[in-house]
Amino acid sequence: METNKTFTMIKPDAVANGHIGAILDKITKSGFKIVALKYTALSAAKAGEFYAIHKERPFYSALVEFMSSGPIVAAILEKDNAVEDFRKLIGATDPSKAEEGTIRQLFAKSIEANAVHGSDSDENAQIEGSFFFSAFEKF
Ligand code: YYY
Ligand code: MG
Repeated sequence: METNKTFTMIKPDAVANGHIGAILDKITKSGFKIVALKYTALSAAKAGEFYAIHKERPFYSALVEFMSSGPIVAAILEKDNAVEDFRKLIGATDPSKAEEGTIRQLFAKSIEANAVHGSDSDENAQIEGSFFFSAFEKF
């Protein structure tokens, strides 16, 4: 299992609010190399599949609706200790609890519309990256 890759999405709120450039700049300045990148959108079915692990949670249907509400940016990132370091860079799920200078503290408005996704394990980074990218789209 690779330990130097993680997967991220810039979520519909951050795309709609014009933060794609600032967020990618912060990611690369924090030492992550972009190895795959795509501007796309999730259908409700695809968003439901991506977040299937949360399907019994009360916020699931709202999350699926939000994640399919507009375009997103998907990326695979490379860095030593990528998963853990990227979770630190994005901050807590609830932006009101996210540390100063984290991406969610800077760019997110609510726990649902929280600007970015970051994988929570090496295994999920692999699964989520493959959800969006083929081998021919990773460099
Ligand atoms: O990994 P992370 O995104 O920080 O949080 P998760 O617990 O995996 O939840 C996924 C996603 O669901 C979160 O980014 C926003 C949304 N969500 C929500 O709307 N309300 C909650 N109470 C918890 C999570
Ligand atoms: Mg998560």
